[in-house]
Amino acid sequence: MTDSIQVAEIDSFHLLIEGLKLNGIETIYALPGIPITDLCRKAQAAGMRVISFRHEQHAGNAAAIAGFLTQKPGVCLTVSAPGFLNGLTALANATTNCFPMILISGSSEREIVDLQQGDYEEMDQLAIAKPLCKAAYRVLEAEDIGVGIARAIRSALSGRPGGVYLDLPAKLFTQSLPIEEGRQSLIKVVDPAPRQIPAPEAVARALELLKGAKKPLILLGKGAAYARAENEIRQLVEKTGIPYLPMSMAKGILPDTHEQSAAAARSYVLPEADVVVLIGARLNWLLSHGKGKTWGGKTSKTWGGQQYIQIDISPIEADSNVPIAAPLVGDVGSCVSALLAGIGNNWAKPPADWIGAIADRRTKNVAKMAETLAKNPSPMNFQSALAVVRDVLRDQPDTVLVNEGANALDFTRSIVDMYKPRKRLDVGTWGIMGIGMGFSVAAAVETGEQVLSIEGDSAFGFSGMEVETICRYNLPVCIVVMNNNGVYKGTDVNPTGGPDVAPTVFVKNARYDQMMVAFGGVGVYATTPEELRQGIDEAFRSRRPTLINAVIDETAGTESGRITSLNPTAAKKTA
Ligand code: FYN
Ligand code: ADP
Ligand code: MG
Repeated sequence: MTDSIQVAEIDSFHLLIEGLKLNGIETIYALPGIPITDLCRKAQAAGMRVISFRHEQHAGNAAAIAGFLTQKPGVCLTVSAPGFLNGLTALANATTNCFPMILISGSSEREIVDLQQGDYEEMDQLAIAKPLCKAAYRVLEAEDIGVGIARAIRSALSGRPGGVYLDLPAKLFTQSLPIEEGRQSLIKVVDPAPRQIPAPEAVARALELLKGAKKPLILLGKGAAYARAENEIRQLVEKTGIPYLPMSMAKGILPDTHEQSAAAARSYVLPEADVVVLIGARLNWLLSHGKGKTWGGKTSKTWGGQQYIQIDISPIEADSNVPIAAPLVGDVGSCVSALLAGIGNNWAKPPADWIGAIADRRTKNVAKMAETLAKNPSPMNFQSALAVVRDVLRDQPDTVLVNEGANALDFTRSIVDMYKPRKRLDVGTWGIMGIGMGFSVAAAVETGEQVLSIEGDSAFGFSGMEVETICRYNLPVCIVVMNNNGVYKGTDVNPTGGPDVAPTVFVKNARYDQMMVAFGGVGVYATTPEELRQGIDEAFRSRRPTLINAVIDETAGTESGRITSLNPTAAKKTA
């Protein structure tokens, strides 16, 4: 370029920013550093919201749950090698959970990486990401940025959603294009998640099977929540009169207080049902692979032998564990609508003895639960603390509940009713710890709603430093740390009598509330349900970042919560 013929140029930073914005992506979850610091700055200068974290894993978790909440891929931006690896856990978790996200990482120069000449943060990131995500792409030329973004968006959103990796070597950021040419190279993706209509014969097969059922059950998974098909699902449930069971993150698709919910009769309905309609739920470990024993250790009745109708957008999900008699491949909304059309208005409701037996079980379990929740032990236990949380959600059902831990997770899931879809965000398919603060940040940023995070004291530790992030962006997040002094519980001892505490035990009576105070937020120390309720009410009123250290009886937890059966030695101890 000479002084006399000035051609306006657009650099790679701005091509990337404009390419994302063109596709409706307005927020980036990031951790700045070489070579993407300027990308963060320029994105903010261009009007994007750049939420910057203290560790990439939490930025990645934020992007992943943003994807689940919005049906747009959440974007996480990291530096090369170590930063990329820190983000990778979140990318893999997103893929496992079918959350759409794009991890964009800067990387070192190809020539040096490929000859292993020892570049700054040298790593073949593309090769490492590939097996852990749905798709991985690298962009080497500025003119390909538009295509790279388009391919990443389509890969993340279409079919079964998942994580996508986009590799951007540092050299890319030194390039630019004439402004018109650059802008024309960008792509606005048309219909990135096309509806998938099920085949009429597949619908007929499913209806035929359902018609003959004596003990039908609908099982809702987080794929149904993601699909935003709550209206169709409610019609299906209410028109057919079939009882339904929500998986953890499907709670609230219909209110948990709905009379057809069989959640409180879970271990009864699963083995007893004869035809199960799976809607966006996989028959993985969380459902005993469709054949295992029921959970909770109380009954060991094996199930299996059920016939399944499985609604799923992935054509290869059916038969992954047990035979599926009637697979229905398509998006949840289209599939449920097709069933509804075939059902008409004269569908025979399920036999009264099935409905009655479920109601009996439910009544018994609800009464038992009410009895436990009414107790007011000192110190608090999980139940007495969570009775408070249950009331809060009932009073303010728009609250987004983030939940992780072992006991803190399992008790919350069964005690705290959800009333609206996509309000419960938790450890998902992997049972991963560390999603807490990343999910909380994104839930607040994406929804604008009050967030309430119920955290085990161990679980909180994985992402606890992000309370600074929560304070920095002044987000309406109220964290309750269920502090029982350890992993599962705080009472283990070192059998040798040596000076080290047991591996599951933390500092006794730690003051997690003071972590929040350190960054200008509100800390609350709660030893009673009343203090807990006051702390939450004040947090919701002020919408200030708040951390409530809820002192829980250190003997209260069980090993591995309700999945003790997966922990070989603990299972043996209780057998
Ligand atoms: C449920 N229940 C209720 C209610 N809701 N009773 C009364 N009232 C209400 N509202 C009963 C339900 O019938 C069960 O009793 C029990 O409470 C537990 O319900 P839940 O939690 O739905 O069922 P369960 O058996 O625990 O579910 C299995 C599971 C679940 C695998 C899907 O445990 C799960 O999602 N686990 C994830 C664990 C995890 O990822 N942990 C992180 C790693 S922790 P019964 O019917 O009597 O059985 C590392 O250690
Ligand atoms: P849960 O843990 O709640 O049972 P899973 O994550 O195991 O849920 O299953 C979700 C399922 O939903 C996946 O098999 C996925 O392919 C499917 N899915 C995701 N989005 C859609 C959609 N829009 N339509 C249909 N199925 C979907
Ligand atoms: Mg604990």
